[in-house]
Amino acid sequence: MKIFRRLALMAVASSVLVAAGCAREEKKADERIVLGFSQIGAESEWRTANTESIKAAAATSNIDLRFADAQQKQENQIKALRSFIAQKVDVIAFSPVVATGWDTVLMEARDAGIPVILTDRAVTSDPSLYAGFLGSDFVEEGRKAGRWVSEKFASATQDVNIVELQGTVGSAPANDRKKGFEEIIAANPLLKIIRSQTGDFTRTKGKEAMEAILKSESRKIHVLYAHNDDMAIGAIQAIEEAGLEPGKDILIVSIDAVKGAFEAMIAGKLNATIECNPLLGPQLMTSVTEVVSGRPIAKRIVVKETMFTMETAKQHIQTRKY
Ligand code: GZL
Repeated sequence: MKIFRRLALMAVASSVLVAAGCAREEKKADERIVLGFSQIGAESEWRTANTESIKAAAATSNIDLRFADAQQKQENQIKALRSFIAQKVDVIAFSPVVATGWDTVLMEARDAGIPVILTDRAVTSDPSLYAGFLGSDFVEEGRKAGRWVSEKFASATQDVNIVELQGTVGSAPANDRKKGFEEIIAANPLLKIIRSQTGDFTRTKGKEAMEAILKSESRKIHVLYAHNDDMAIGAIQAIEEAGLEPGKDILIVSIDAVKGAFEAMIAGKLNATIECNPLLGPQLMTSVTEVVSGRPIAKRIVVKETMFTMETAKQHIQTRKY
């Protein structure tokens, strides 16, 4: 009779473990944390700085970093997350290239008992599927760009034609930077977005998109709003090749505040850039260590940011870390 009871108890215990997602063994004090990180790609100066920050912080924190570059493809990120689950890493972190399509793989990580931390970009999945999200407030970044344009053209008496170069279609920064910008310019009916096209956050596609718009648009373009500096820098080349002066004939505001943007502002070709801080490595490693120790982390950690203009670029460029 006793053996039967013991078997029955073991069956109940194991079913509880499975239902709650396999419980993970406690890490020994001297064992290195293993972190699987899926990075979007290397599409922009911002991304390069973000990757460098994560790798440097993992080394400083003595965390065993398994790093995968997805070349801006969601299917590659999902493959990487599944590989980390198979490797039984302690924590998974990733910067989701687009906001949707993550539910299944996040549930697989949960069922494997592996906590997930989002960095940089958000997802539409249920927040119970990840431990926390560390990143910027993209809507506020869009609002800052909208306020800069609104102030510049506060005394306008005719239409102010705006061209918008959007980031990767379906990505949180593209969705939210558009939302924040439109929310602010809506207060002045003369501020009009006459063309809006994606440049996928890259210089090459930013230049191609601006070339096509300049060739096909008969109305005067007063402002270019680019969702990141790399597309703005590509568009600057297209504007110059069209015989126009970027920063004067067409005022340009973009987002990230990377080194290339400071160089363009000092050259008088870019008017303003909104900071989007890529140096998330140290905060991410702190969150990783907390999560592995079983301590909860804030569901949403917002990165503090400012903005810079052509007039202040020279005094700030020396202090910039990316
Ligand atoms: C923003 C980040 C964006 C940058 C782009 O946090 O996701 O992706 O603004 C980068 O430069 O490609």
